[in-house]
Amino acid sequence: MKQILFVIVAILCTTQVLGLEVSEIMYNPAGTDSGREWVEIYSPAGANLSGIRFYDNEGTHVINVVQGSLDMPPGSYAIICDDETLFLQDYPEYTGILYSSYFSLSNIGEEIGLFNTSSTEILDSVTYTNEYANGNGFSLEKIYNQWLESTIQGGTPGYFGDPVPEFGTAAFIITLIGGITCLSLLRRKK
Ligand SMILES: [Ca+2]
Ligand SMILES: [Ca+2]
Repeated sequence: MKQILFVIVAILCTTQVLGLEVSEIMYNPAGTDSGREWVEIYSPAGANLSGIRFYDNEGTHVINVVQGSLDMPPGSYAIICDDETLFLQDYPEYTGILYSSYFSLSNIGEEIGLFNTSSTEILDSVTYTNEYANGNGFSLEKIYNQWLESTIQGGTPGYFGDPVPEFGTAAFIITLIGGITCLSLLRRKK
């Protein structure tokens, strides 16, 4: 019984990750920056963005819905762009949640984030530098909690750009080997 309770508590703990995070930044797109910058946000447990503002060095900026709604389902991504027309020109295949706001992201680096006007809390903040993705067509992407350059030209708006796509296969093989080892050990015990 204790084991069942432990498992239930563990599942609750892993699903109770609330909040929003900035997951990708296109601060210096190749060519002209004006209107073509964007930020990707991720909601692990689902969120409603009413009262949420995007902020940068110039202040807080209202988020307007272009595609989808202010409700982000659990595990979803959304893009906050500076100009929806230019964003959809650059990414015509993008059909996910799209918000527009007003901002100009520094090509040197600055602090950006999400601010909750109701609770006056900063939900997430990132101080980026121009070490990566500085005008070469790639984005700055949060990959396993590290800010790195995207492996895909143009970045990965609306999805996680796993730099090791074979990880799924590797994990499957490791699980399979582990399962076979456990089975053979159990058989030996008998
Ligand atoms: Ca810029
Ligand atoms: Ca992404």
